[in-house]
Amino acid sequence: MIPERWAGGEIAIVGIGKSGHAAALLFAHAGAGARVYASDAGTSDEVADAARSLRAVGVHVDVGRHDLERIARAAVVVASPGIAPLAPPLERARAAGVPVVGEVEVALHFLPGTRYIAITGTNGKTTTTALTGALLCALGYDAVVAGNIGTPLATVALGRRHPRWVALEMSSFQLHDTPSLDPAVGVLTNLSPDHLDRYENVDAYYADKALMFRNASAASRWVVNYNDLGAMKMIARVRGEHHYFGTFGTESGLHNLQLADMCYVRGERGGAAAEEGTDAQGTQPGSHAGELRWHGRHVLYREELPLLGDHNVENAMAATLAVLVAEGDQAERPEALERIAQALRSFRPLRHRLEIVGEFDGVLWINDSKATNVSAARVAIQGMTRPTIVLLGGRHKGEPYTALAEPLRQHARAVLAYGESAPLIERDLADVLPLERLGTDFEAVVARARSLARPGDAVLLAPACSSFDMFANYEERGATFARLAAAGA
Ligand code: UMA
Repeated sequence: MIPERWAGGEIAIVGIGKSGHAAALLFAHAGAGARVYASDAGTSDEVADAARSLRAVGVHVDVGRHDLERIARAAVVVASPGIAPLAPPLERARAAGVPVVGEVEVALHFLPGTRYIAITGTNGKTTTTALTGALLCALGYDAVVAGNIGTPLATVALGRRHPRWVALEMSSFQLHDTPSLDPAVGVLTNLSPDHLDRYENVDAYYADKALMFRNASAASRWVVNYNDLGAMKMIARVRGEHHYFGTFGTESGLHNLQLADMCYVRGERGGAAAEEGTDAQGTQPGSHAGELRWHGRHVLYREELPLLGDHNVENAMAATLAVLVAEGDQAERPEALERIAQALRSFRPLRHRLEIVGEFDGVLWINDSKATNVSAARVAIQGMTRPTIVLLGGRHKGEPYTALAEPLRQHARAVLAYGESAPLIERDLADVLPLERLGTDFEAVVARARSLARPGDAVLLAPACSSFDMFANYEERGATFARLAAAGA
């Protein structure tokens, strides 16, 4: 049923991409005479297809335009997350006093019996969401993943059977328009500047992230990165149980380890600790590069987690902690940690996220097309263990590239700067290491990378930019990189 507060008139869906399309279908199927008007400024084939399927269920659709007057008369407007709050249809709605909500807000209303773990943060949200979904299933929960990861929550709500649990990825855009969000567990992976092409400043972006905590109560459970100062500051005064995960070196005292519920103790294989016998935290000598522990109990050795980069260890800890605190007694079950460890061992990287495309002529090709901001590119570069040719470029999002200087100095052999942002990348990094500025021919960029790479090197696509100057989206950019890499083999 359509809630009272949205029942007094037409429902206006703005944008019929994935989320708007699913929200429109949800209302159309809710019955009770819901009148639904959907509009999209685009005219692509995808928009035309979506319009056709919505018309078939009685939705009135405008393609290539938004009828602002009609939107201003609506009972509620459902905004797609990619549409900026100041875009004309949303401004017009607000000026007319029409409430504006997002698709997740709508879907939550239709999923009253479903509990969810909400996951946000600047980087790592999608991997953490996928891991959380996998771990929930490994523990026997009836669970799916949804949200920014790709499947709209409204699509889950449209299903005939609703899952008991959802691992729900929430972008800052989605948080902005989801006033009812009240997760069983909320995860904040980390915070760093992003989306400065949409937000006025970084504080405005963080303010949207903080909306995950808007309905915090004593019953809330939060999982936060102990090593991330900004995230720790954001959570400091939030009501509810706080659970922390963190990364510590073997030199960290026991006291530090105890502050986090879940920790990754980095070890040095065959290092000083090994020679001395056992280190201060009890890491077994000599054999393992690092260990994940939950309240001091062994969960997994680092090398058993088949994901590149230590940031992915943080994602694994965040997911583990989230599922362990989701229901009171879970952590008490003796087999829970072993089941989690098993699921982590068998987890495979998601596409376009430090995905190994292949090794050709001794060169490892790595697709991290999802590294669409500077901090994501930075962790990718930091994770490289071979001399690396780094492909940086695309549409600039407002952040300087200088934060890449140090990791590039340590891990990279050369940078290829391409696309619209190439001049800015060159300005910020040309003094740091050999950098070539290329154009917008991606095939030429990949060919140049191939000619520079020597056996034993890696070629890493971690663009630090969005893809929209040269591709439809980051998926197309990553797929093109993978195809060109393999084609030259
Ligand atoms: N449009 C208008 N009027 C405008 C502007 C756009 O009608 O003024 C239309 C476009 O023509 C298009 C539609 O709006 O047809 C696009 O809507 P959208 O950009 O919100 O995209 P969706 O297809 O609904 O996908 C959204 C998320 N997209 C964004 O947040 C930009 C998807 O996240 C998400 O997977 C999906 O909902 C399901 O929840 C993608 C993303 O890039 C992966 N997210 C950002 C990120 O991860 O950095 C936040």
